[in-house]
Amino acid sequence: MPHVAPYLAFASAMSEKPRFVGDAEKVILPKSLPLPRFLHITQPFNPSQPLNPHYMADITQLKELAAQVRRDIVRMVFNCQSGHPGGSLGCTEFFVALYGNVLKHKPKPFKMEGKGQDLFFLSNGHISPVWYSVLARTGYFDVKELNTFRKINSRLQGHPATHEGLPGVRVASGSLGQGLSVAIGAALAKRLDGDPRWVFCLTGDGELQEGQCWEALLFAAHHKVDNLIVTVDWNGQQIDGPNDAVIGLGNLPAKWKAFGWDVLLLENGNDLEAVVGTLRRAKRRTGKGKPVVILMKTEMGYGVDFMQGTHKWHGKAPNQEQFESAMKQLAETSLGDF
Ligand SMILES: Cc1ncc(C[n+]2csc(CCOP(=O)(O)OP(=O)(O)O)c2C)c(N)n1
Ligand SMILES: [Mg+2]
Repeated sequence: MPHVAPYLAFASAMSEKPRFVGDAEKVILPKSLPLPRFLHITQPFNPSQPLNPHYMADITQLKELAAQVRRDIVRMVFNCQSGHPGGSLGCTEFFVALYGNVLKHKPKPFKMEGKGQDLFFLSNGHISPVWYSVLARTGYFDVKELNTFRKINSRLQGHPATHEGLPGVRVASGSLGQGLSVAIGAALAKRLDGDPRWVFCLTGDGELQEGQCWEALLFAAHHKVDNLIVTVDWNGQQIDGPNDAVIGLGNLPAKWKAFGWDVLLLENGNDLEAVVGTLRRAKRRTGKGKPVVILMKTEMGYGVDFMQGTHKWHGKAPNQEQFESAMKQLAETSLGDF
């Protein structure tokens, strides 16, 4: 009765304690990866210029970009006294690695269909500050526009939307649970078009409490959507508290595996080199009949001591004193503030 096997695996995954078991264990990555060879290539990085699709910034430049993005996030949220700094700071390395090194993309002119390019969909749309900062600093629009974040008539709405026509945004997100389905659709469209590029998607861990996510997981595995790389921001936190206090996710690697996905575990999603290495490793694992997921452990609020490791800065703006304290911790960079 082979059809019963997935259910048995799922049932056993649900009953297991949250530890890493089964095949997921085999793909656990070392805490720090050796520096990939391509990262030693040193090229000038000019964030105001559109990236050459084959361009790869070196790790020093990516680190500087990450430092500037953190400053941008805190300043954007402080400026309008609203927004989501916690998840944004925690996912900074992911966005910098993706847009600065992994994606083949063409910021200008931005083409909605992105034929011949890699596509990215942000499912946990509330962490828009990090995405907007990275989009601006990799050439999608002027960094000065970050000043308009969450202002009336701005293209930089609190949750990304296509209505305002912001380059880089291909679908509205923020109503949690939908982005995975959109990314799967885009990946299938690429397959139908004979386009060999990849589709990437980021989702929150709390977001996985949405039932639609699990329907999407089943669908992607069933249809062998193997040009898709999903990353989960596994920060263990959500709007009201730790995941475990709201609805525990249990053994996440075993669950994804039971749903038919190839599972990679990234132990430190705030280690830039590890994020780059894992995304590249994930690309090498595509095309084998399974969708790929990176379960990426991050620390919410990473980089600002009083925001770090707690849900309390999920969606809260710093006051003047907190802003100054954060800015002292986030050193200025040669890229300059917006
Ligand atoms: C469908 C839906 N329900 C509820 C919300 C409200 N909401 C916004 S963020 C959030 C928590 C999401 O947790 P997680 O995905 O872990 O994001 P993190 O707090 O780690 O940034 C919730 C419940 C929403 N945006 N969409
Ligand atoms: Mg979370």
